[in-house]
Amino acid sequence: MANTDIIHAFGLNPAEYEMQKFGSGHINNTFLLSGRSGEKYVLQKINTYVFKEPEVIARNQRLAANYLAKHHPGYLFITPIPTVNGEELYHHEEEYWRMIPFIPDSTTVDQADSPKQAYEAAKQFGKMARYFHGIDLREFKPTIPNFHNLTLRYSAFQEAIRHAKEERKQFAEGLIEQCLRYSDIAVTFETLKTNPQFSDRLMHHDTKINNVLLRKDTFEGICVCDLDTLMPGKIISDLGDMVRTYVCPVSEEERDFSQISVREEYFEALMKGYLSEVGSTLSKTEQEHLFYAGKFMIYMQGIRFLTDYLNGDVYYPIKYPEHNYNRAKNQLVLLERLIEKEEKLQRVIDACLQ
Ligand code: GN1
Ligand code: MG
Repeated sequence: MANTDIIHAFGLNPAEYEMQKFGSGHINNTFLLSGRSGEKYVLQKINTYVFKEPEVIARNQRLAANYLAKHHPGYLFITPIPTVNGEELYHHEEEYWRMIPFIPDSTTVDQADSPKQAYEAAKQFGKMARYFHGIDLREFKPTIPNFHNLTLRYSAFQEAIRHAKEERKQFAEGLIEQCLRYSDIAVTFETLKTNPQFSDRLMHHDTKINNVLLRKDTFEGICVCDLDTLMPGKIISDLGDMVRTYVCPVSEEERDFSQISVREEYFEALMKGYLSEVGSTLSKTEQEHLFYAGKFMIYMQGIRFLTDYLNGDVYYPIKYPEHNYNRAKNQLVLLERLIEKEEKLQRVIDACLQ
């Protein structure tokens, strides 16, 4: 579809805007529209292989926005700019596009560069979780069914082992075994899933630091963005993905695994930021699984990457043949580094809960 048609659909004159690729996500295609007089918008093409029902995304966001407007007016919650026909999504020739405002003087970082950034970002996710605490979840639907269902991710991994090409299976043998040795993480999830003390909340499910807008000058948190996976889920998803992505000095892309470590001061900063907001709403069972959150998300991401490697790279775009294998290995190293520090990090959590 011509870009001009899309821009038109949202009521803008394409001649007045420049469109550039924007952001670093794996899933959607994101563009920045910059106008001559300085106004900016973010335009996204939704990946319908991943999001089979884009309308569910729009609906969840609408329900959430309505709730916030009523209970927490003033909270900055980014909602899509409708098309000239009043739709949240522009649906045309099998493609779905949406436009969101670009928040002036905001920036994002791909990697946490200081504990303060980790604190600020975690506080934003914590604030949103606190504001949504108590919302009626019955009308919300999953935008990706079973997205963080570790039980199913684990079966998909086992299935992938069974069907993988022999060559890939052999190459990954050691890593597969290592993943299987950590299966207790999946077993714990199994027991938590149905525990009434571990109920669903409205969660973001992608709490990477670049999904928080920060003030360009001070790096203070403004609000969260990328709300595609806003749906019912567990606290361990949001907290765990922050641990996964903020504590390590390098990202999941790093192939020099000796650089992978757990920075305790970042762990502490993110726990403080998150728990200062959401801590008072946690059940006893949730409190007892705050360290588990990091293990849960790192392990799940590791097996998702490895599953994709075994399946022939059908989900995550790759730049070289062993890319997903290396991403998985990176996550397993991170998991080890985290578990080595469990006692110490648990004390940090206990102090935050005081
Ligand atoms: C995907 O597109 P991006 O980078 O925001 C994935 C997350 C993974 C992440 C790993 C819908 O997110 O679950 O944690 O890659 N999103 C989806 O980098 O699968
Ligand atoms: Mg994203």
